[in-house]
Amino acid sequence: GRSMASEKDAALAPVPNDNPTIFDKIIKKEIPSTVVYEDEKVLAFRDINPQAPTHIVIIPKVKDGLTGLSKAEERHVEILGCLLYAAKVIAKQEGLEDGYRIVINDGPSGCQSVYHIHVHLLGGRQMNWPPG
Ligand code: D5M
Repeated sequence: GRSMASEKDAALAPVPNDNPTIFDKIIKKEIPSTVVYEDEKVLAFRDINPQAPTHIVIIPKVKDGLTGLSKAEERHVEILGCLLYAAKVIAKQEGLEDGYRIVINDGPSGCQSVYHIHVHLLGGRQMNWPPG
């Protein structure tokens, strides 16, 4: 479990780097997760600290240096598309027909805590704007 006081504390603690993350352990099934979608390139599982009734994290199985969106290169365009398309498929699977929120946190100011790019899919309640 997470020992930090908040997501923000977690996001501000690490120096961003390309080391293996907890998501590699989830991919290798070394730690449990509730997988809701999987294909050749993408894995999606329920967030351990859900911020909405539906909160799913969608990740590439191969990080390829893509610690966060700000590190994207042209070679990553295909996987970026796959992550977003998977979000749409999962939203439908989860029954979010009235809408949902997609979030990519980037870097300390974006409140990113895990340096393996991921898309958050949030739904099942009314979202607000501006976000926190
Ligand atoms: O989002 C990282 C997200 O990853 C955060 O919402 C918690 C989630 N997380 C962290 N560890 C786990 C495990 N073990 N299972 C499921 N979900 C997890 P960020 O955008 O980097 O703040």
